[in-house]
Amino acid sequence: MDPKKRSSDKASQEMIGRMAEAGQQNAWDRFEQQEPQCGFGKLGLCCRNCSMGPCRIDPFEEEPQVGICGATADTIAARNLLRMIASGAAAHSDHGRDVAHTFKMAVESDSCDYMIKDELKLREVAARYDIKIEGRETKEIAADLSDAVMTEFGKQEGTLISAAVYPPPARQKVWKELGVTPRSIDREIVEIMHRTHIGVGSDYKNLIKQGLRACLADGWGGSLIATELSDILFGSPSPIRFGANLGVLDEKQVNIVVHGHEPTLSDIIVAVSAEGELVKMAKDKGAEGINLAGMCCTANEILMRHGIPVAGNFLQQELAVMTGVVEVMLVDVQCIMPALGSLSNCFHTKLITTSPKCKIAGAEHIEFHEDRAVETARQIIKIAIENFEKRESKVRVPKMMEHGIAGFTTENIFYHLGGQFRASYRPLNDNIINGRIRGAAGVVGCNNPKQVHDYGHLTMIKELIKNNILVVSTGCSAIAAAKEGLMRPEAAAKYCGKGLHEVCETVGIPPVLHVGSCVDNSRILTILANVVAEGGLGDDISDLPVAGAAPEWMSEKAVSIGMYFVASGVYTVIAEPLPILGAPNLTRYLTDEIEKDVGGKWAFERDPIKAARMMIEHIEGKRDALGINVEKERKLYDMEERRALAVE
Ligand code: NFS
Ligand code: SF4
Repeated sequence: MDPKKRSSDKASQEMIGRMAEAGQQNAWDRFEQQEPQCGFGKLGLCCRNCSMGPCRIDPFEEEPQVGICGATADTIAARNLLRMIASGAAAHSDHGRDVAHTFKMAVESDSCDYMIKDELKLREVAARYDIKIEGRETKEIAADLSDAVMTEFGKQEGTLISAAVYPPPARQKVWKELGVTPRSIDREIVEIMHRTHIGVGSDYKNLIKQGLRACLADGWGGSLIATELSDILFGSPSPIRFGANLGVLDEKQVNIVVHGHEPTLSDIIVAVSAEGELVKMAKDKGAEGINLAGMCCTANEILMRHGIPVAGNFLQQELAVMTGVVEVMLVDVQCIMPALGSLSNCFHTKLITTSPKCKIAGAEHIEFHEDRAVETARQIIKIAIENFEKRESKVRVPKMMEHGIAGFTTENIFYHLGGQFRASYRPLNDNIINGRIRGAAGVVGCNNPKQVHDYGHLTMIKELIKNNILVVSTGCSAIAAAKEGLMRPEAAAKYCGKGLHEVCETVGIPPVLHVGSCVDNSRILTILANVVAEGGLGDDISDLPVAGAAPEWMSEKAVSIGMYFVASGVYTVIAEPLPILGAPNLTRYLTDEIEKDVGGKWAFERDPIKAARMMIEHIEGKRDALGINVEKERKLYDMEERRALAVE
């Protein structure tokens, strides 16, 4: 077991080594134990949607096989993929719903621990929902917005408001013609479950249509609502410096790691952990203070808004516990490995679950309710402080961390690229048109022990910025980039091609822009909509010289995200293929023919350099199509002509 083969991150390598020495297992070990993984599952050819089955299709049979009900490989793989989308879209959208509930509570009650922090954004968003702004109190506007947004989840008629006001008109036309305009958030997910029940749809293309509609309800609906309301409620991010990697854990302080996805509790923890009384309590126990750090997307939420350091991304959650200095690991929902339960029991670390949706064997459950947020936060911090004394003397924190700048949003990119007094997307569009920036790429998503941890993200991002492609990043990919120093403005000089370097230096931005958590991929959608609206680069997202990638994806949320980018017209490259390769027609459709329907398509490539080159080629192709790649003709003068010029 060579740690370098598992992770390209030095801090992680050190901790992987320590885990091996201590005989502790982690995700990489368990991955090895799972090998060889089931080929039918990988290819998407196993169905257990009814109890006549499970059925599986042998891809090597000459005569194509079918399940007991007659379902073909294409049907089975399409249904399985749809159910992945349903789960991913549900995770994002249910997160959005929870933020919407907190927002409603903040609006309705005067004694609530939450309040509206960004009134300007409230007004902007309310205006999109056609809510009257002028002459009205903040609370009145917010109450109307709360009602409007809540209705979006379960409405029975019409289509999603956000999908009709945020995307470019040309994009909405594409969806309308294909019949995939999302109607309501929950409905599209329910309809996936219906359509994939035995004996409903078997036409793979018609099944995929519902997948497109559900993921659009995620990206332009549930996720977008989560982002917009979080900005209103917790404050819109602005550029902020932060530290990243396991080295942010401090041996001398009480360490609390917040892990999962939702900002609701963690945002309050940030404020409460600074309370004088609690800090004094920590000092009385011999600690120097209380140190808060994040993990996965909860980290991204609070680092974007408060600059709270991030201890690591998905594959580092077990490594953080292994340091022995985590007093409490506080988790909410999503991407929390069940393995943390038994692992934390080997240490003094208390694993605390807080959501009724997520209880874990081996964890203590302290249920979080928005109406007692501050009280719960204090209770949890006190548990951490008490636990400090129980820490073993032998601790192992790798001394590695990097700094970076996060906090970019659709709204504030205006200011950075346009200058304080010229807030517009014009300079970005102009720099793309004049070729200084060739285009933009969204590099997002998870870690996966099938790839060397972080290597895919970093190799791809470096190749893109070297070729003058501006990168925006979210989720665990953004954390990988930060740990490598790619979110420092100085990274531009070190890694970028000349054009991108010039732009970054002039504007003072890093070449990789952290735009938040995975629900904040909706920010990438709205950035693209703004670039289209600014003009000069076509009239639809599918015209833009842009591409998307998830080089180490693993979660079902990533499938929904990838699919809504494809459905929005973006070429999207992922490393591990979707589990559809056993279904030849479906594979051909999603990686090729679907482009005619929606303007975007999927590609699978494990080598991050090759994948980056595919994205660059696509971007250059779009530039050609826009006619912005014409090299200025250079005329070579002969002696005669030069003399003639000199005379003039
Ligand atoms: Ni996105 Fe963020 Fe990370 Fe993947 Fe999980 S934390 S929601 S799913 S693993 S990027
Ligand atoms: Fe088999 Fe069809 Fe039942 Fe799936 S739905 S398990 S393919 S019989």
